[in-house]
Amino acid sequence: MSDIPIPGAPSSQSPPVEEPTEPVPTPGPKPDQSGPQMRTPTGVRAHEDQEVNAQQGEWLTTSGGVRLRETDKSLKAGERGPTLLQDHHLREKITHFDHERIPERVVHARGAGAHGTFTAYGAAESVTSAGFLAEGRETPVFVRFSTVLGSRGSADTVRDTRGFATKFYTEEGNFDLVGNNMPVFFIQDGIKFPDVIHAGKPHPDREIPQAQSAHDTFWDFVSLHTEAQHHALWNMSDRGLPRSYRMMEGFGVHTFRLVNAAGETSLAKFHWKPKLGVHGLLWEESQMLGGFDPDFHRRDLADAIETGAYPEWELGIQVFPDTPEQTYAGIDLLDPTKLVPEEIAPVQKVGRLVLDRNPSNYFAETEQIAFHVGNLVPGIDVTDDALMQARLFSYVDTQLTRLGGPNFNQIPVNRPHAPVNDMLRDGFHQDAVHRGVAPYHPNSLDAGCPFMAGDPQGAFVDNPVKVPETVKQRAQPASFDDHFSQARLFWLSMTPVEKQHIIAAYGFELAKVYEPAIRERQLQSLANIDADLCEGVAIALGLPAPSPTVELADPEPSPALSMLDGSYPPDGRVVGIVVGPDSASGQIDGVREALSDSGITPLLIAPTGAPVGGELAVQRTFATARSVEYDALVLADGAGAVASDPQLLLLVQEVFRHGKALLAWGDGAEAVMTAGISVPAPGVKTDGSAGEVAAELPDLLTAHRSWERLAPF
Ligand code: HDD
Repeated sequence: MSDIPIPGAPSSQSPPVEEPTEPVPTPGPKPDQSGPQMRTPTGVRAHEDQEVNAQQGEWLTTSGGVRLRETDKSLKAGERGPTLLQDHHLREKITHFDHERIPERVVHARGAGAHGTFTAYGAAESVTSAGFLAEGRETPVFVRFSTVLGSRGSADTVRDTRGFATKFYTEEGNFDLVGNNMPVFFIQDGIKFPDVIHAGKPHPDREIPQAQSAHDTFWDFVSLHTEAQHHALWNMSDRGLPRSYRMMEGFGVHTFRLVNAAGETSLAKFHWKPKLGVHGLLWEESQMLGGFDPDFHRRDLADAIETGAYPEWELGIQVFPDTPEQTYAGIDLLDPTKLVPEEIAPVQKVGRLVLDRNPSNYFAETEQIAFHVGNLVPGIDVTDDALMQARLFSYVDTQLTRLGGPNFNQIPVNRPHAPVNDMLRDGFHQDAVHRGVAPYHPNSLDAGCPFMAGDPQGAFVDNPVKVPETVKQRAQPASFDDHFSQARLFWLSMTPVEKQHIIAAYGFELAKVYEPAIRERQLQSLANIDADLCEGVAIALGLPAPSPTVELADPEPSPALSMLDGSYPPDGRVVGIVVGPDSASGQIDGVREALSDSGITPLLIAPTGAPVGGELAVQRTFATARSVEYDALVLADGAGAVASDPQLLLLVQEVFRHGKALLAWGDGAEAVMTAGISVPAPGVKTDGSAGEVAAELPDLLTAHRSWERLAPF
């Protein structure tokens, strides 16, 4: 028992604390009970701290801090060896290297992350007491985006769902919103998660294909397990091929329970709305990028932040009354294969997220961040959604293997910014030097510390939700058996070009399936979604289109589900400017500056790396430039001199084929003509001046592509 007097703390003679503890003035932590957060600052400050901790002084040392004079030659018996076992530096260096890798995430292994800040508007205060949603409150965050199926080294642009996981380091503890870029999920009950993932991952015998859904086991599962059809349809849409992480919506998927200061509850779904709109790649672009730049999304995110084009989203909520049925407009809110159209339950904006800092170290931050659906704060609670319930178990469990033990919340990127005073002790990689002798409750030996918090101290409330009198059973409500009506809603909400892309996507995926019975079974499901969809895919596969086995009602389309619903700012778009050996640097600099002023990133493309006009640095040569990197292409006066270069012609043709804006001034137009493109064409302009090109390009980018020009892929 310590003799140090602790202001405000009960004395050692205090009776043991009763359960539940009465609210008491919050005592400060005992000076000798400093938790890990007091030894090493967390979150935003963690990275400065790591630099101090990990790299001190100017000399190379062993991990024990002993300075070294040589690290390139091992200690040998003479110049020609053999190497001596006593070489402790060699052994330490190799041993550590041998153990550098940790298991990748069992799903969502491939990802990219960034730091930022969330600022609340206060609009949610009437429905939740969560402090980070109070007006004007600024909360540091870390966001990790990911693909689902691929391994850590797989390509970014594969057809897949994307993860959108946000850790809010709130003053009340960490809140994790672990969502996706699609509002629905493949399964209604988490017990089936291993089944859907085993089906989507590479075949166990050959371990191929990598990061693909276009294979037999995936479509075998999806066609047999028709509740997956709605999510699979989203994957086949352009939502499965985001142009950029910055241009994705995010969804919490599940229905959450919100609790306000008066203890009143409501049900809610979370949405992230990107400032730049929701945009996709074309399938051909995605495939090309898999080869030319497998890191496309990771690079795009880091580059945008580095250049100051900070990605932004607004957080929104759809709020529903917390009725015993937990349905809204006939939609079961506990069924994660269903969404609630925004037209009948508007998304109300409650705050703004800006990502403005790249991680300093990928492994330390993006790899080691550990999200958990159970990281909740007062005012936000879970519901009985059986998918969510299983997740509450899985996320902590998986870190035990992945991060090597139970102390993963002490890793700097996971540390809360709120004070931590838990009674968890020891275990692998214990970083804290806990003091005191009584890590149990109740105790008198540590003066009763730490104490139970009550409402005034912001303790988490397990909301007293009424549990209906019932019996234990492995069952689910009958409404969960409707697997097609919302898939049909999604299909009917698409524009013609989006429908065309969906048909082409199924055509590709199912043509990669070897087993005829699987293709036929999947066609049957498509017939149950829509006759035109089924027929289009059947034609692509050369199979007869079956008739539906369920009756199809026609729901009111939801325009908000389309990606082509609106125009968006051109910020952060990447434009290639092709120059020739004699292009005038002054004009080019002017165009570059004007585009930069609109938030666009211009990249100079030249035949070689020689500076333009001897002064402007070239970012891409013809050998390293490929159309898929750019949202639009500009051909400067002077590019005419290289108009017949085959690499340039390929660049121009691909940009045209993919519906991207194509502008030229002066003799730059020659490259357009040599590429066989007849003007006028939508989104192509070859007769303006440099100033007109710079002025018109931002407007063309707001539509993302010239859709009229697009050939089906
Ligand atoms: Fe999950 C990771 C999103 C269902 C089990 N999940 C993971 C990540 C995201 C999601 C974004 C990556 C987090 C990161 O960047 O570290 N998962 C979802 C969504 C779901 C969902 C939106 C349904 C609505 N997940 C789900 C179920 C289970 C899991 C039903 C298991 C019962 N998920 C995991 C996991 C992972 C994971 C195995 C792998 C790595 C990790 O957790 O930390 O525990």
